Formats: sequence, structure tokens, C-alpha cells
Amino acid sequence: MSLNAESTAFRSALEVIRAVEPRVADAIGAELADQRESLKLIASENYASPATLLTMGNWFSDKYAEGTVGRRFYAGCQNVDTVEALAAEHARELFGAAHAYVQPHSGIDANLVAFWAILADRVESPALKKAQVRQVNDLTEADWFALRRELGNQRMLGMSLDAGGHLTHGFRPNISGKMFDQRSYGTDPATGLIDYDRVAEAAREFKPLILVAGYSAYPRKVNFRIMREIADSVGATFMVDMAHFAGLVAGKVFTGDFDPVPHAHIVTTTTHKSLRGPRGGMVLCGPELADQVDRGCPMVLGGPLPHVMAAKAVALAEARRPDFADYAQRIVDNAQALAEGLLRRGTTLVTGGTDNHLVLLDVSGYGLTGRQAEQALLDSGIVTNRNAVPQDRNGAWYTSGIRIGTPALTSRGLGTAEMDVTAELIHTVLSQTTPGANADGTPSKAKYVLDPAVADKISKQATDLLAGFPLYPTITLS
Ligand code: DSN
Repeated sequence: MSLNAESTAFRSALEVIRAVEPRVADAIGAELADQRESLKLIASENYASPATLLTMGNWFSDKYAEGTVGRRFYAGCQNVDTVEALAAEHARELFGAAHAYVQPHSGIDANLVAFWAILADRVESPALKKAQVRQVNDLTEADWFALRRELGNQRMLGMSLDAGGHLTHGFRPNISGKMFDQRSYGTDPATGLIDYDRVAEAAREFKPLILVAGYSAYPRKVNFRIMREIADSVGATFMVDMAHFAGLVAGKVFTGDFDPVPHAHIVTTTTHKSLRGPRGGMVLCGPELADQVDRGCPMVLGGPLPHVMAAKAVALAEARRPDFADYAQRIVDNAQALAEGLLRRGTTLVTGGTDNHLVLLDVSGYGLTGRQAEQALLDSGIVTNRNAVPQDRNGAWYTSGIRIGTPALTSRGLGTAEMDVTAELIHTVLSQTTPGANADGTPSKAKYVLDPAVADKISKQATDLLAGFPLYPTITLS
């Protein structure tokens, strides 16, 4: 594709949008300008390719397509079948999975599909068999009542939130916490690492139906072979949510015991984080759970989004190219360089470093809460997010941590030398920020003091750093 084709496509699209609602066209242009100028270190964000972005803006959006490929509840789905089948084929080939379901709209949706596939397989199917009926509508009122109680009375064991687990792994503010009786495994307080013996002990005591592995703020690899052995030892279904590190699995940075696909009964992911695709979700599994997974819509999902499934096909095709493995390795090299740069400057890191795409800073050493640090960094052109650290004394709102990740900056082409500069910028901001006070003089967990001249200087240095690595270099909007 030539330089001009991408620019022409986006410029033309904006012209069409501007004719209807110019403020939206302006906001789209402003968002590109903001993303170009800021040092994006949010571990869950990335930059999708122009091809992936363009695939989402078309008439596929207008089509209803409930059902699965070749078996729809609407007529006229032949072209949707083409893109959904392509996305699933690319996903199976890329991850070496027997089955791929590409309809989930997000990570939470993918997890809900997985939970209900497991519940259907482990709880509903045996109940139907026992009652000698084919489907739930054929159950007596009494049997249906008993099944509903049974479905709502199952156990899940997942990683605790402050150790880096995810809200959708059975925590009360999320639907999963209302569906399941949940217990958490944490990390070793001394090392910050998962203690597999403790996980096994918790599994033996709690006897969960589902053992969940996966994280959104744990900076280390997980040994999925050991986790599977633990699941097997208590008869649990082993589920891995690889939303954060799917790109590292796709790029063969995580292999063997660290690749979840050969070890888990079911794997869920988003497609837009380290995988660098469109916003969305996906489920991978073996043949045993495939039929139940394919019932995701209408079980828990609204109608599939064909334009997004088409974009998943494009992004997954990109991830199957040989250069994606190089990209995935550079994500980890960059995260390690960033961690080393911060450690050299005296920053405290949870687990003392990283072996994936993210680094978790404990900013209490700077005398700050995560919220104060996040805002001071933002003032300085560095976009991060605050995050709890293990045994966090500041709770989930203010926190004591800052989570940073390298997928986005690696997509822009920044390398290990630039990560050292980034570490210097972060350290300068944090060491020059002090906690603020409330109006009554009491210490505030949100307010902070940072000399605007320092923030401006760091912002300028961040912009200078990024100038050598233009974002979407083929696209000029004016
Ligand atoms: N929002 C994603 C993250 O930032 O990790 C996961 O939900």
C-alpha cells in the first residue's frame, strides 16, 4: 500500500464525517494529535494498523449475524461468514488451538462466554442427562429450579486483585463475583511471585469448579503446566485469561510451560492489547468445549459485530507474519530495559523487575499515592495508570502503584535506549512531586505539588523523544 492510499482514506473519511457533524471529525483528528504527542505507557493499550482501523469503518457494521458460520438466525450472512471464518482460522493457526470463537466484543464478554461454557458442560449437561431431556425447556419446573440453584452455587479460584488479578475473575463488583463463590490466591509477600504450593493448597481446600490464571498487573510469567496439574488434582476446569500477554504468546516469546494454549481447557483474550488488533475478545478451546463456547451469542453476547470480526481477521493475519515475533520480543526487551533504568535510579518495582510487557512501580518510596503519581506524570506528557500493589495500604482507588507497559511505544519503534530516557523522565517527575494537602491542612491522597516548569520541561523532552518515532507516519490529515 502506498503512502498516499492511507492518508487519502482517512482524509476522505474525515471529510465525509465533517459534512454531518464537524465536532466529531475534529475530535477524531484531535485524538490522533494527542496520541502522537504523548508517551503512551498504558500496559493494555496499543496502536492498531491502518488496515485494521479501516476494516472497522464500513457496512459490515449494519449486518445482524446471530448464530455461527453457516448456521445463522438471519438471512444474507454469506460475507459475514467469510470474515468470521477467516478470523477463526487465523486465530487457530496463530495460537495452535483446535477451536476459536471470535464473536466476543471485549475481554469481559470472552470471560463470560468461557464461564458459561464451563457451567453448561460441567453442571447443565449432567443435569439434562440425569433428567433424560435434551434441553432446558424440557425440564420440569422442579428440575429447572434445582438446576438454577446449582448453576449459582459453583466455586472459582483466581488471582487476587492486589496481586495483579482481574476484576472479571470472580470479584464482587463484577458479575463474575455475583455468579461464583470465589477465593483468591495471592503472591509471596517476600518475592511478589506466585507461590504454586500455596495455589495447590488453596485448590485442595476450596475445591473450585474453575481455576483461573491470568492477570492484568503481574509482571512475571506464569507456569501454566503447573497450574494445569493443580487444576487436574482437584478436578477443576483450567481457564487462562491471556488478554494482556496474547501478543507474547502469538509472537512465541511465551512458549512451553508459559504458553497457556496447550495447557488450559479454555483460553480467553482481548484482541487489542499486546496483540495489536481491534478492540474485542476471543475464546480458544479444544473440541470438548467448542459447542458450548459457540453458544456465546445469545447466551451472554449481543449480536456479533461483523466489522470488528473482519478487523480481527486482518490483525490476526498481521500477527502471523514473521515480523510479529520480532515485535513481541522487542516489547519484552523494552519492558526489561525500562525496569532496569528505573531500578538503577532507585525506583521500587513489584517483584524487582519484569519478564513480560509490564512494569509495576511501587511509588510509596517517592512518598506518593498512585493517584498523585499518575496525575503528575500526565501533566508531564506521560500517560500511565495507577494500580494497586500487593497488600496495598491505599486501596483500589488511590493505590500505591503505577503500572506501565511497552506494547504501544514498541509499535512506534522506540527501543531499549529510548526506554532508559523514559525511565529518567518518569523518575524525574516522581522525585520532584510532593504530596499535597486538603483545604483543612490534612494530607491528601489525591493532591500533589509539581512545579509546572518541571512538568513542561519533561513534556517537551517526551515530545522530543517521540519525534524520531512518528505515529502512523503514512497518515497526514492536513
Ligand atoms: N482495562 C484492562 C487493563 O487496563 O488491564 C483490563 O480490563
